[in-house]
Amino acid sequence: MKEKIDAFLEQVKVRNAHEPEFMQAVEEVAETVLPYIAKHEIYNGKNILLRMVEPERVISFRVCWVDDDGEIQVNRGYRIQMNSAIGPYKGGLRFHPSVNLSILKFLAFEQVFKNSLTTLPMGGGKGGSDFDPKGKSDNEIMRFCHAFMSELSRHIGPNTDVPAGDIGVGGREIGFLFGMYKKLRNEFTGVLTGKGMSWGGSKIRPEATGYGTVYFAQKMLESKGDSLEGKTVVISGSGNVAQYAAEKSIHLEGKVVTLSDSSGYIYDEDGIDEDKLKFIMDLKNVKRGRISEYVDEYPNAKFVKGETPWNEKCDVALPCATQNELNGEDAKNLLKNGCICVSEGANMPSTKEAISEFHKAKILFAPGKASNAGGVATSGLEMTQNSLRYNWSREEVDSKLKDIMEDIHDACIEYGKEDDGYIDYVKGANIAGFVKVADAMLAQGVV
Ligand code: NDP
Ligand code: 2IT
Repeated sequence: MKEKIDAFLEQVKVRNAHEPEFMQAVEEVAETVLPYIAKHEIYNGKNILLRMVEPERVISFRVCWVDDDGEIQVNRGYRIQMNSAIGPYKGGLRFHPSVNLSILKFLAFEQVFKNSLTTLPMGGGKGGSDFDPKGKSDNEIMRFCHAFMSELSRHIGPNTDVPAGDIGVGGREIGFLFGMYKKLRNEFTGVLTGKGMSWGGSKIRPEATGYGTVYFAQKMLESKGDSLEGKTVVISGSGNVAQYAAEKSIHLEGKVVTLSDSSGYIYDEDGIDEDKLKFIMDLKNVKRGRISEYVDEYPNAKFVKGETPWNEKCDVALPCATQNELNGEDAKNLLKNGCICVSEGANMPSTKEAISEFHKAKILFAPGKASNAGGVATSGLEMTQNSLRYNWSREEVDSKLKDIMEDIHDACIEYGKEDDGYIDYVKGANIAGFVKVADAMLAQGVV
């Protein structure tokens, strides 16, 4: 089998040699899915995975806009339409200076499996720009979003491709993007998710990724007769996903001791409670400040510059910032300090070496495509509500979100249970996600 996997990866590498993040995501899937394909005749000889690693369409475009000083700026915009076998392309937009084809292709590839796991009819896509929102005025953000949508609008639609937020794209940006789409198409449709509550958004969508990540952690702990109550929780990031992962951890009586951004992390020995979290949400979402400012308000806490929080003692770790933020050494430190559960809120935050450490130690480890699927699942619920021209209550959406996270957990067990009873959630998520998409592709023929 190893030779088959190596040969497959060599073949993919020829076309994607300079895309390390994309290759990393493909490798993880190939290692778990190719052995499954080999054992199941219907998938044999169809080059299914080879078809799945090739995006159906890659769109790259120029985005010109004028900054507050009257200077003309040029950025690059993208949309990767990865797979539409089970529904319209669906996935977020990322605005960050690091954005390139490799990063967006890895995210789009992961999204195909994640969306399949949600049980909802959504294909996979991802997009974004190398635009850096940091330090930009609201007017600059608006002009950029409008310029970006003036091209993207040609390629998307409520039955074609439905973008949403990701790093650097939140409620403010979705508003500007929606406004321009509506003007250009003269249509009020559910073309984006993560919309405001008064113009077609779904309750719980802002909370969904973080909440879902914690619901998944809770499910994993429950499978061991345990729970989050009284557990020390270490979280990275301080954006949308991290904030609501912290909120739900607090609701479930965990003690959250860290949050971070790209400058470093804060450690609060007394625990970040609801009041302190409210301060952080205002600091990050309204004042658009830095996490280091937390210690000005709460001097008992410390700010550790330039470091990630994985050296702090915890029971549960929730990486919620970005890809490859937790490496093999970090994993060893977490294990040494007694961590028993890792639920990824970010996409691919753990490196291959880190995952291998977690598996060797046989702790509970959930890959982002399973544990952070609550965000896109609730986007799917937003699409449903838009089609129905109806809004569900907070309780209704939250209960559907919980059910979906539970179904994903069950699917991981179905396909990921090892002979000794250990659940390999990576294998489980990859195979469960694959089967649904592969069956649809087989039914639709070579297209
Ligand atoms: P936000 O932009 O709201 O927050 C991102 C956070 O991560 C910030 O604290 C940011 O710090 C930090 N961060 C970003 N890039 C880096 C980096 N290179 N190094 C260190 N820290 C970094 O994004 P989200 O919270 O929405 O997204 C976080 C993760 O969750 C991403 O991996 C995203 O793909 C994933 N995700 C998001 C979903 C959603 O619904 N929003 C759904 C599923 C997954 P700083 O401000 O310093 O940049
Ligand atoms: O990575 C992700 O799942 C997201 N950024 C959310 C995508 C969506 O369409 O809600």
